[in-house]
Amino acid sequence: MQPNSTSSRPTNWRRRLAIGTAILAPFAIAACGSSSGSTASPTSAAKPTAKAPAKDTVDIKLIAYRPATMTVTAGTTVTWNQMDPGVHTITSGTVAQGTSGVTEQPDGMFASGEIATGKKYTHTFSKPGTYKYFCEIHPATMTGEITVK
Ligand SMILES: [Cu+2]
Repeated sequence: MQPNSTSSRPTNWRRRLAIGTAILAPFAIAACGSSSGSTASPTSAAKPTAKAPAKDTVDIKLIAYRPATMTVTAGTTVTWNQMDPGVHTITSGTVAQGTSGVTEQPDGMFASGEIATGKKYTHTFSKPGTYKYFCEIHPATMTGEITVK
């Protein structure tokens, strides 16, 4: 049974190779076409800054603000990206945790309301200070802080 299986192998292999080249060829041509078009873009100067993580964006992921603490300069508009299923809020203020449970203490400076999956919330911090915030749905675990300098 060995001779039979080995004798049929070369034809199969050759056929597969021919199909592979036929499929790859159009992609190679398409890749060349698109790259020649993008060489004219003037984004090369902006590349070093794009490499660093954005310092004005907070991701809401796995029931947490990431990063939970951030420092920005006055006048910065901070964007929160809600990436979790369900809803979260960005509500300024603090949360008191005592023996009786969790007490939300919003200070009224900003409140996003419920933010659905894939939605954003932005707030511009014009004055220096420390701005604490929390999620009204998960106040016991979701808190964050923006320091404005
Ligand atoms: Cu939440």
